[in-house]
Amino acid sequence: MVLERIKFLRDELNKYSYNYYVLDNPLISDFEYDKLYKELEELEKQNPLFITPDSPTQRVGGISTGFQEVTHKYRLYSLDNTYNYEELRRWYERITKEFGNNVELVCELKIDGLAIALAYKNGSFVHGATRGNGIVGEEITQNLRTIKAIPLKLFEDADVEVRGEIYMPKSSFEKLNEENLKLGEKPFANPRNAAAGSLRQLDSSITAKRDLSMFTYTPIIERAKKQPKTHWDGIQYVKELGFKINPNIRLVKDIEGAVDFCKEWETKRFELDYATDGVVIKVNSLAYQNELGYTSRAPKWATAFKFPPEEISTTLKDIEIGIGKTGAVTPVAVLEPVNLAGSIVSRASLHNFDEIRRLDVRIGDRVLIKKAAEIIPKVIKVCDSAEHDNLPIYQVQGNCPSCGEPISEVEGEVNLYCLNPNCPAVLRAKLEYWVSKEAMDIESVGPSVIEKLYNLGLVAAPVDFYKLTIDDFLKLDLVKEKSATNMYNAIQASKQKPLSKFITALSIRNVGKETAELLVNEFPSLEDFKAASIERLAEIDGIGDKIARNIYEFFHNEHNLQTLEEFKNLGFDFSYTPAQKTDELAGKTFVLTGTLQSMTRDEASDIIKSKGGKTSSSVSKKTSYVVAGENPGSKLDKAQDLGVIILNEEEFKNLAGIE
Ligand code: 0OW
Repeated sequence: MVLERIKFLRDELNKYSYNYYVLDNPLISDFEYDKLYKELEELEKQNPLFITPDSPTQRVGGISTGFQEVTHKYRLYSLDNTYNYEELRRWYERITKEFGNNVELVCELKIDGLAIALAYKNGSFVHGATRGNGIVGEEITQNLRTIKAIPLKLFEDADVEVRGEIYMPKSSFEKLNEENLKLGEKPFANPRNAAAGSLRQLDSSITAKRDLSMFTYTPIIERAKKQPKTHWDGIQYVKELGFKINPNIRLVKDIEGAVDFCKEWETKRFELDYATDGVVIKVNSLAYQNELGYTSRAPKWATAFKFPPEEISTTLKDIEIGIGKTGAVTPVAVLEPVNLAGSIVSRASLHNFDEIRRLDVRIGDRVLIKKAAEIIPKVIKVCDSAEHDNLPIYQVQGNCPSCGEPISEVEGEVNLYCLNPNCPAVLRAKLEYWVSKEAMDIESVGPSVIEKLYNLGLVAAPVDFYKLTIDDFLKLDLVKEKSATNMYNAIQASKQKPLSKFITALSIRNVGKETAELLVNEFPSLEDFKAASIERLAEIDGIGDKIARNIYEFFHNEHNLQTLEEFKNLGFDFSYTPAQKTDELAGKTFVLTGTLQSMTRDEASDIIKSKGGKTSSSVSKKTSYVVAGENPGSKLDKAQDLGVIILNEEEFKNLAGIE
């Protein structure tokens, strides 16, 4: 009977999928699975009335037009961080003061992905949303349904809400970036960004291909056969219901057990195929959790222990010269490859030649490198060694490695420069910068496409992008009609970008995104830029004499003026759209502390000011928010003492309404 066969196939396939994606325990080969899947698809096509929402064929849906905002039924709290075992023990003391010793704790690896909330009614998945600011998130049910670790139907008829972390396995992240590079797409910086980008796809069939997974870590049991009394039991119960739980979770009897867990995973984590940035430690008793309650943003019954940023030593094999878009010559350390914080590193930043002199780093030295944020690691110091003194002191070569012209000093600049306007390395850097997010943000034209266009002589300077036809793109290997059209359209569409993006993209020395935005506020059109005197430019708050001169010289250089004419003839209208100053943060005072991952403190304060907020350097009762990045200072303690709301970077970005 067809209905029987469909039901049998559906249950079998769901069982195999559950074992493969939730229990990491494949029962049959992909080939056999696909055979059964195709049979079910065929039978469902012939008998559409027999299709049920929990059928594996119903995971991939259509294309959404956008994401609805949704208010969470229960708030998704953030976590306070601790950065060393002393702080961790202090956290525990505050708890044992109230409940006596031997308060049981649950230790969980802190998955570095993105938090989401899932709602189930009568055992069926009904909707899911991103965490957002913890109160309001974006409804992304359709995309979440494509994730096989998320059960569409529980093994029991229950009403539950769960929270968990969506993540992309490191192995899938590396594969995805390889594909992106081949297609000329920009690579993702880390698995978390890749997961976020994959979840925010409007076309759920793209999400389905991104190999996302999920670990559940907060069970909220609304109506079920059991009502657990501890976090541990709650986790075991939702595991029975069909959710994927991180296998490295551990119940310990006191803080020493938690410290041992942290020490063990500080090094073991690199063997895992998913990114973790710490350990989450939770009081196990739900009664104690309710007693302890919450601060303005996080539970008092949980804390995160953050693994220290990684440092490791390796051998400096060579010092290469990188040439930037303004001709700046920057030394790059070429290292003996080494595993740093889970990724293989073979290059590190040496910043400039002053830094080389300050560190007295010599080729052949053993050096200590550290990965502070996601950017490339930096050389911290030379390790003491006997052979250091026998190594030759590093001498910067006098000529540009790309065009052979002499490298020169520029007064007022710490860098050395190749001043040859036709230096191939400088031209290439300008082209790559032109399409970057900070500048004209032309996503579909990536470094490898630029390399091919440049090598075919199709582009030498950014203005040439706008002379390209679709046929030009088809001359590149691997580029098909569709992506050729995408690239062509993206470039043509960029003519409408705001003037500030255009000014940024010109690669004027010391004129990046922030400076360009300052300038266009004063000079709303390109003509104003050309007419501005050095004095007038230097008057602008934040523009010193040096930058004023760079800008003036740029707009009085014959070659540049011709190029600007070409841009105009190619359809750039240079009309300035004022940066929409908003007052979302009006009346709020922020104090920033610690290192932010996705922006500098200056950028953060510019954003706060552009939205009507104010920043201050000290915490007081009047402070509205303290934004705490990595390794925050004493301002964080002051904020906790004064009860000032503390935001982590993600919460700050949500509050400020930025990506
Ligand atoms: N990222 C995680 C994780 C975890 C919640 C419960 C109440 C406050 C935090 O692995 N294992 N457990 C929790 O427990 N939260 C986690 O991540 C959250 C998401 C947003 C802030 C934290 O990173």
